[in-house]
Amino acid sequence: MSLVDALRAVVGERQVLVDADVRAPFEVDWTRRFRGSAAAVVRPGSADEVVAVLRACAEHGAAVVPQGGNTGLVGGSVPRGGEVVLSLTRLTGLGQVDRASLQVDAGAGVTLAALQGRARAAGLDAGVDIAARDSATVGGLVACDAGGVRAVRHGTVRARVAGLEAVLADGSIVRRTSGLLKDNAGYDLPGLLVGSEGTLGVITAVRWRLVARHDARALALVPLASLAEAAELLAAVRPLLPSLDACEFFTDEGLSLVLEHLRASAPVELRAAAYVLIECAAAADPLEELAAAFEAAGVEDALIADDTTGRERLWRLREAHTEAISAAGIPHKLDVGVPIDRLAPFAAAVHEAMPPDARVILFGHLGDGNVHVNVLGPDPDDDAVDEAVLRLVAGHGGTISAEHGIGVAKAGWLHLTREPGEIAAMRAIKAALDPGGLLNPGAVLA
Ligand code: 2HG
Ligand code: ZN
Repeated sequence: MSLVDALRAVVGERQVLVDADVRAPFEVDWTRRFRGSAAAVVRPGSADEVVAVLRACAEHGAAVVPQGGNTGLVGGSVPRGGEVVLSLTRLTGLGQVDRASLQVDAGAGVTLAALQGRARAAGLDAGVDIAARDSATVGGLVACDAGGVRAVRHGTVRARVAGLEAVLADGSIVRRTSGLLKDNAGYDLPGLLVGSEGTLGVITAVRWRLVARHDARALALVPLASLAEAAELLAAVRPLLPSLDACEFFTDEGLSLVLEHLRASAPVELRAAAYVLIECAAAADPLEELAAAFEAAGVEDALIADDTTGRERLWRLREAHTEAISAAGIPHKLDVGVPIDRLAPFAAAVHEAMPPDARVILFGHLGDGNVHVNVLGPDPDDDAVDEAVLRLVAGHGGTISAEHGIGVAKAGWLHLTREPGEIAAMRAIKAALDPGGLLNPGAVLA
């Protein structure tokens, strides 16, 4: 039996996509920089079908690229050439919120927006938010240990995982969905699968840990003369803001592009070199807390939004960066992290190292030291830009990947911020769990 026939026998004819035009949206990632053709796209409807799909692929020696909402930005969820794309978007089971444990069971294909909706209806929250919330799925978020704009308060997705279900390369199942907070029987396999980017197993469901919902919010945009001032502002206000819920930054280069893209204008008095977006959230109005922190920190100009429309408008300036950049071209996109006090020197070094005709846009999650370096201009295939930025990151004591993952985009540079012994240990784990090297080959480990 051919591989395609074997897959059809598992999931039914309609869920195996072989025609080029139907496969196409699964074969290119959000950046348009990473693409490849798939042998087929298979869309199982249950964990049991995932088991059977992986067994069929193993029998045929076929490599598999797991894919969630395909919002990835590092080429980690699209084929490089000839693999089977295993799309998990049909696993949309979403349980009722368990009010005693504050947890909920979600299938890998549940979107973040759906999870947020379920949590909020129960008076709670998902504790994670990203701009791609309507498409990004729970399985993908966990597989990449995504971060987003609430990580400054709640940590990355890893902190939300009370347990998970996953299928390993040989079809065996890891099932830790009881949600027991204390369960230290043996190795922490779920912990190993979080952030493994589909290279060690395929996540089919997650037991998600929810957080308290804070309905009273205050948001401020602070214009500043430099990124050094942004880092100083964070250090000055953070200890005074127990309700801090997000702390983001962008620069005037990025704001200009966003305003062009949205055809919107910013209040003129607001234009500055750098901007910090600070959001507080609590049970009672946090505006006084925020105002007091600003006064203590000597903040004179801040645009405060305390109603929903005003907040949405300010958040849009930050969240529209990715689409505005993408509308201007195919960027080199480097999600990196540096210690917060290195942010300004790192940014200056990046600007200096880039070709003079390049458009360099830095923005991201100030509270986490997570910088999104986007470079427009140089050919998408020219890796020199990526290498230069990643070497600078290493030199500033940072990480080459903060929240998007290594994917295929950065696999060749893992050694810049991981010791040789660590990489050898990663390879040993990979070889033990996926001896045939069939799960997402080329991602994470080159
Ligand atoms: C964000 O923080 C996302 O908006 C995307 O992580 C970042 O486009 C990017 O570089
Ligand atoms: Zn981000």
